[in-house]
Amino acid sequence: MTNQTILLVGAPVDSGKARQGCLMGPDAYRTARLPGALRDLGHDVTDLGNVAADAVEIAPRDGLNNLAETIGWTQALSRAAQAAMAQGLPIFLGGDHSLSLGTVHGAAAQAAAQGRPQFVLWLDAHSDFHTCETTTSGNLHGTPLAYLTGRMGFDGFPPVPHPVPEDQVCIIGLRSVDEPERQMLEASNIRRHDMRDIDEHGIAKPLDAFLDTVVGAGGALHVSLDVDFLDPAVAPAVGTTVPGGATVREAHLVMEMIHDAGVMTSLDLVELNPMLDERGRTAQLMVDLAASALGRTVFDRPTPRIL
Ligand code: HAR
Ligand code: MN
Ligand code: MN
Ligand code: MN
Repeated sequence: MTNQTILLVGAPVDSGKARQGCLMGPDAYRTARLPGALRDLGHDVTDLGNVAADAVEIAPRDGLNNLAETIGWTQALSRAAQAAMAQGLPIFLGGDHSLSLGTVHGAAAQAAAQGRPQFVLWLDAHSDFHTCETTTSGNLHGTPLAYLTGRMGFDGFPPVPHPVPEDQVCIIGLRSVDEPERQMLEASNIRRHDMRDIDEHGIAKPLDAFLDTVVGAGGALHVSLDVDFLDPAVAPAVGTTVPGGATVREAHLVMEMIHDAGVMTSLDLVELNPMLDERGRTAQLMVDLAASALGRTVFDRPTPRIL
């Protein structure tokens, strides 16, 4: 797969949790040379700039943070995703993980219009499987997978006419799951591989099995890469660090295998908080991982820059 049309879509969403800073993510990715890295691989790259949230008026609800703003982002990003996917492969530059409420909503609508089944690969320490009713933090970045698989409990959000079937969702990297999420996950058909599983069996086998399913179904694959999928020792720039995450090579292998499968149709880069970074290393690692998903191999990795 060479010469893909790639659209960069800035999603400076910061409403999904209390700690601010993810709104700087899109510019950190640009500064870390994401557009150039993808052009170096031969792709046609257009930066569409940043999306702005719709203005939404809805009464605040007890126990939910920034509800109206997050609904506004969901509406705007769903439209942006559908428009970008009609032109090529969008990469959504986050922004916290609540942006996926919109990006996957739009991707699933576009896949349905093309008659393709939508698959989702969620690379994350967390399952993000709360509803507005089960969340105790009130942070909506902890909810997108529940919304996108069509669960109840999202009053005020756009309806979900194309829920992603549970057995078409795969979560890899889990090591922080709240009790209500655990119960709902266990009652679901979502495929999930926690870090214990990966330690014991490796990351390649479960991923390969999932990718084979996507290929076999002629599916569209949305990949949602949360910074906290990675170990905080190599990716410190995230508010919700959880020790014991993926290594640099595990993460690159995931991206390289995604590229080789040739099925990725959209990608989120989420939860980068540049305020928490160390000399840009997390932004740079995320850019390198995106490049691996788009065809960079271990042999054409550029000489490391001194940060
Ligand atoms: N489960 C916790 C909550 O709902 C933490 C969620 C954290 N989510 C992210 N994205 N950082 O994965 O508050
Ligand atoms: Mn997440
Ligand atoms: Mn997370
Ligand atoms: Mn295979």
